[in-house]
Amino acid sequence: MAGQTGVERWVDEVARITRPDRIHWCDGSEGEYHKLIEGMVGDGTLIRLNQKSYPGCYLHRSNPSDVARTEHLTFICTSRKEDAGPTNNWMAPKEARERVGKLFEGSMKGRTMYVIPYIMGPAGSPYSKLGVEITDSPYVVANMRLMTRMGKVALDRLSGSNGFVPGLHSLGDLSPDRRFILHFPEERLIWSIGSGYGGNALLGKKCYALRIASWMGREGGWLAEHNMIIGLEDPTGQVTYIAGAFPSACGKTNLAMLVSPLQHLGYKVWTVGDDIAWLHVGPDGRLRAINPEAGFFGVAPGTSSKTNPNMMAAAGRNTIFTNVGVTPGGEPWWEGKDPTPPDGLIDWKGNRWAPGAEKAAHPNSRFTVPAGQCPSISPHWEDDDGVPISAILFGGRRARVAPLVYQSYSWQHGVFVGAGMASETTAAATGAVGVTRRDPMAMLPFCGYNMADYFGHWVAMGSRMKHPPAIFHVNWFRKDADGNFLWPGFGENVRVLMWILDRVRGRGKAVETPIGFVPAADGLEMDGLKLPAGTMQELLSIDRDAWSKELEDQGKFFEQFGDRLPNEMRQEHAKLAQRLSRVRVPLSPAETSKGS
Ligand code: O2Y
Ligand code: MN
Repeated sequence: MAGQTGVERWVDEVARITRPDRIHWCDGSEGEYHKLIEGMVGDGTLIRLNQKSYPGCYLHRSNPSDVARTEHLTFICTSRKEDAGPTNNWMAPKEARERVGKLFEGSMKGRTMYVIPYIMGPAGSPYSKLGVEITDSPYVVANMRLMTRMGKVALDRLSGSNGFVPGLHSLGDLSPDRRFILHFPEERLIWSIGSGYGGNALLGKKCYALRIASWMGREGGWLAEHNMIIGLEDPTGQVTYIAGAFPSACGKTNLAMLVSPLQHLGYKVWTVGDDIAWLHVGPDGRLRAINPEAGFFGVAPGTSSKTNPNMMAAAGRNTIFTNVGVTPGGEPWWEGKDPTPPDGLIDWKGNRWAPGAEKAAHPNSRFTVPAGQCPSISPHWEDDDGVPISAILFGGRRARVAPLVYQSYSWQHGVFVGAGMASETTAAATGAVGVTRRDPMAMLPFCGYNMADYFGHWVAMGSRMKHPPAIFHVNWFRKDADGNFLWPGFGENVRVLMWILDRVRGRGKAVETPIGFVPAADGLEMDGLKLPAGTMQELLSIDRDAWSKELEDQGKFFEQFGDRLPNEMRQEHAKLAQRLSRVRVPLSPAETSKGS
């Protein structure tokens, strides 16, 4: 129709195929949100929680076959298979359109089709981007309102531009046999059908802000990363910003909301984001980060006032809980919230919970919380120009091989450290415990293109910056020979952040090792923390045999990329091998005299 905008044309086209009973354009207002919530309470999609102790909070129970992202049903649909790379599932765009297009035919019959215009990033930021999600799930609309800037604010910005990423989502029949999460990065298009859950359905999050945006970032000279962003305040009040990539179940959100036990020394952590960062080179030649999201989609089990008091405070109001248990008093409950399950608990499927039976909350149960409610939220979390990043952390769950922290020798070496990242699985993630999964930059499930090219893009980013951030690897999960964690973690991780801050400022006691700079035995601030004798040495030690095996595993992982693997990664791999071949075993900083 003449005079129609690009969005209107697309909405009409989608409506012709999916045949909804009604179309609702979301304005993002309070009134609209409350109407949606009331509708969902009315039809049982949401359960109202205790409004005295949890004002504005609701519980949603998803279909038990639809409780997590489904990586095996997630595809990158590029014209050439090699552009998706060996670590992604690939489907040819034509096949994807035919196979999955059919599933959308009439999929919204009897339902309302919601059109959600949204912004990823602060409304006024030059680094923010627009999206429009079409969905037939009011639960998705309510979550998108918490996770993005949606409605009028986005529509206003959209009217001046045709540049938006369309994302089509339908619950379909929720059958895993007809579930597909498709990304067409060349067209900047997302299709998702058959799931109403989290990363599969809230298309602004993993689908757009990571898979499609990583492709856009390579073309546009920026990075879309699976990163938390924090500011570390020092005793003078100066705040240094740090980004950090960690695979799921490695405490990324807890680190983003860390409560420092060293506030009496003047150190405090501010939260900018807990999951995704968009990183651009600013006019000052520094890497600047925005958090493209407006909320947290946090995992409930294990979250408590001990492990993450900031999240507990944030999730006490205006929150949508998904797949947690509920107490007879109408309060949400999950394993790890407090030590004793209350009597009369109802589990995540709506059944009476009995001790020894299944968990009360699903291991991937979640809360969706507005970020602004977090007590540690940084006053700069919505700055249009983002925050300047001085350090990048890569981290995984490694029982043996990685020391508590080490610093790379250069940007290129740091990219290799990120590319060689791996983490050991926990029961919550896969059911298999302690299996090492290689997960470069924590982006394995989220990189929208060939990871070899992604490593190349990271290397190239180094030369675009006048002041590239220093790169570190951290491991909070090292264990002793009896399988006990050596490091207390949580708030105590601020001690590691302080060493990182010192290093960024050209200070901080360190020793040169084959893998990078490791803190000297007395390098970390230990005020108020007593570790058993020898623990710090063990935490910082480097076992050459374990590293030789690591080197071999990394080499095998890199092999799958063939000639596409950047030479810089081969060079760094060879340099690490060489450095390892030169040292005695085992090596711990206490034995090393070379300082830096
Ligand atoms: O299972 C899902 O759909 C959620 S996964 C998720 C949610 C919030 C932040 N990160 C993740 C992740 O898997 O990295
Ligand atoms: Mn994540």
